[in-house]
Amino acid sequence: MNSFMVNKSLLLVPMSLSAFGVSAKNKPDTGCDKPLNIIYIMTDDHSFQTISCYDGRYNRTPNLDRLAREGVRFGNSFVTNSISGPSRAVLVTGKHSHKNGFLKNEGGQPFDGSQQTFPKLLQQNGYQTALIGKWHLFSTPTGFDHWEILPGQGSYYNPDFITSEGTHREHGYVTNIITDKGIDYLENRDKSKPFCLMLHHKAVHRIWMSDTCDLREFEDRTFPVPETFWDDYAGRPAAADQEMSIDKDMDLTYDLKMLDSTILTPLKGAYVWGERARMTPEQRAQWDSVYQPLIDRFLADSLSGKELVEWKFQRYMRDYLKSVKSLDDNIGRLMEYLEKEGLLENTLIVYASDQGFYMGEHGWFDKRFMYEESLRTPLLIRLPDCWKGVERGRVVREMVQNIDYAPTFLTLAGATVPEDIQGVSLVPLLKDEKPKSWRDAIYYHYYEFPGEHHVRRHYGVRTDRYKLIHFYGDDIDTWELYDLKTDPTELHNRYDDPKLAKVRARMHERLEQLREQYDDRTE
Ligand code: SGN
Ligand code: CA
Repeated sequence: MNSFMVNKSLLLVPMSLSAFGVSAKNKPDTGCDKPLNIIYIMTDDHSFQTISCYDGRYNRTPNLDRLAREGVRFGNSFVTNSISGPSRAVLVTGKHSHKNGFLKNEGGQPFDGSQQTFPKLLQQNGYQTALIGKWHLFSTPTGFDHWEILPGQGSYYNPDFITSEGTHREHGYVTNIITDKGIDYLENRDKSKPFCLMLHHKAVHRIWMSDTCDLREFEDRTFPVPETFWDDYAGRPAAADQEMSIDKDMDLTYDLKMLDSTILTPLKGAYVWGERARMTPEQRAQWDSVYQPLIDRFLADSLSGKELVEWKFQRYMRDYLKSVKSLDDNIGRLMEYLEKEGLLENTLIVYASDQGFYMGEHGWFDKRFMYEESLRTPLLIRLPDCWKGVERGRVVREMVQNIDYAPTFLTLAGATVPEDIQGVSLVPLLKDEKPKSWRDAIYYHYYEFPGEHHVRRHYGVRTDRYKLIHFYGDDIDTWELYDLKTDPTELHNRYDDPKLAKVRARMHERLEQLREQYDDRTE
């Protein structure tokens, strides 16, 4: 490149940015002339174990894998509080739960929408912002030029949507509808401004219902149970006392759809009058054509004991993976649209879940615990084509958390990151700058107890190698310490092991430092 070309491109950057009303002063140098658009796709309860670029054991997700191949996969991505509403509040504020005020799904306050959020700051910096899908914060969304949300958890079939005008019902399967709405929004947006679109899926939330076209997928597959499936929870009282076990808490009718008058389960009504009642006769007929033979077989086999538990695991995996397939297909459909419209050039595409999920590890479904499967969340970031000079398909090993998304988006938009945001921009990691002073520990705090699934309140610290957790509350006050190198599946609580006395002291110290740094005095 000759000097004339360099000068010309330097001149062009600020001009084209200001034409969009976007401040250029803080914008990182990525080689992109135009302001970057942002598409943030968040799914619900999507485990990294069921994304093939993270874990190839169960299924293939070619479209998600493409995002990783054409961008960056975060191999150590964590949440701060493993549950939906809190995770979404952390996402928009860039602050831990005790700072944004939204501590738990149930029994807390609605999200205070008058506070600072990154969509509002993007708006102030010339962006148009949109939110489509699950919101789950119990207050009207603020900071969005366009929003259309599911009430609460939303429904898989013929879902309702809330807009500023009221509630209306759509016909079809929720993952397709949310994707359609996202594409519609992009078609009709104001093309003179950059955009930030947040597409929040309902899938793969309980009760894992697939699209009619995917009902027969995975039915011929049998999955190995995870090595911790028959965990006895020795030395871990909080883990022993939860209500999220496939064996004792997964409901045969509600969760696994075994609907028959002879099968009596506590949650049968929830299935009959909930999701199933929403289906049209045609949709229900398609479901019955697949599930009725499964029910007949189940009744004929009269399974019990371990056999029954393993059968439940297989049904759970199949239902869950069917709804993952639809997600992946819909990401593919969105990518096709973006490609056709030339939007891959200057759009950053993020894929994350609101938290991780147990695929039978420790015998569980659900999340909430600070153990690895639910502390982690998938995070894939496809870089815009205009972003030059970085290797694509990299795996980033630094520990990142969902407090980091807001400052990342603000940085990419050229906006100032307010000092009270607790996360750190991921841009240096996206640029492969290998920052020397990246965080060496993450902080976690879960609050929803008493509550569904009966997981005790706890907070803790995780470093590259160790994890210290404090379970607390009226009837519990226990500590757990894990060496993740020698015990990656966290079966051995070493808190009282004299061999780890020094580690334990160091981890306590680090925990106190983090509680001070993030100003968390809640317990
Ligand atoms: C619902 C589910 C729970 C789940 C919570 C929180 N029960 O209450 O199994 O843990 O949501 O999930 S259900 O009977 O309604 O399916 S979260 O992802 O929204 O946090
Ligand atoms: Ca969730």
